[in-house]
Amino acid sequence: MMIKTVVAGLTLWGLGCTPEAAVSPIASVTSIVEAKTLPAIDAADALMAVDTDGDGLDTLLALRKGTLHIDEHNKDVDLGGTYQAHARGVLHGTDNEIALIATGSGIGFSKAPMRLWKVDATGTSLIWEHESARNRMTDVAIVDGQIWISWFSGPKTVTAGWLVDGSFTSVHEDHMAMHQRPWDSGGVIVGRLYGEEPKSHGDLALWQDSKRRPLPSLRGVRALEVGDLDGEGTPEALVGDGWHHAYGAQGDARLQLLSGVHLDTSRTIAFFDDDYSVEQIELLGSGPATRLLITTSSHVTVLERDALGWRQTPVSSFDGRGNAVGVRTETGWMAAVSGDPVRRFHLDGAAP
Ligand SMILES: [Ca+2]
Ligand SMILES: [Ca+2]
Repeated sequence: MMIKTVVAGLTLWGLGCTPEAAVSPIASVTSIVEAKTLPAIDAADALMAVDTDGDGLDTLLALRKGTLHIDEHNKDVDLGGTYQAHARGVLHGTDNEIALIATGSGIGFSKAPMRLWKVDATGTSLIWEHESARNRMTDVAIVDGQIWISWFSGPKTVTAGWLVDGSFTSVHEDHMAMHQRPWDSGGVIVGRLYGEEPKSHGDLALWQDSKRRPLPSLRGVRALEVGDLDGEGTPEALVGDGWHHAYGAQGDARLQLLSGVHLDTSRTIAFFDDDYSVEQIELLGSGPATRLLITTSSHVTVLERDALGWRQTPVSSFDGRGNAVGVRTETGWMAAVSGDPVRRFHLDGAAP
């Protein structure tokens, strides 16, 4: 479905249409309808979705009190820790998507080590386990078919790097740099929640060849995602960069888009007035039709492009714990929102 959309966009270019025409191959404008059907998963602390069998439809994964429940299978797996991060993607040399789930220390699991779990068509397996000062993983991603993880290597130090065959190689380590992503042959985008001084603001930088290049950032970075939003083959970065140590009163849920080889072009694409932080950024689809599913501190919102820029469509409010996740269904994209109960919203107006 996503591929067809991209192909349609490329066809438009081939026919000599204006760039404006190619920027709007969105088949149907987001139209939120809450699903009323009884789901197999009724409550979750965090949600993930993955298409492990390659049929184009996602299986919903729910984590609750350290136990993973997989929709359709009715089979629970004990992950032995608190949910910390997740990712989905296709590993190099394989055909189908996998999900990665990071667990570690947290409420009810004070002694749990960091663990990285893989969910594929054969089930759930442990691919990395490690202990550190905080036993906390801050980010997981699949980049160019390889696993990239970030975790607290010291009380206030986060290391990020590649995990290959269960062996971790650090690429960059920095103070409170909870969100980092590889960039352009050896570089790393480094988002820090706080600076070194007590209560000082965090920031965003591009590290290349051991040199630090500051990037535009309001304050501390709470969320970071990378993807090709225009379908031209090179990635852009999306950053939630309004974190403040007094977050409830002074944090800003701002979403910034950075583009260019050195990420030196920036624009604010959303400000979520009622919230204090952007917590999670998920790209739904690919290329110019990509929609963004944004989890902020207490709301879930879809962003999509129209002739006037990035349009916001509210999906749901929630209690501020957990996340929302995009799920591909037979009637298009659905957003599932964690909590008790889990709520599901069809983004394309269909309610089967
Ligand atoms: Ca599937
Ligand atoms: Ca691009």
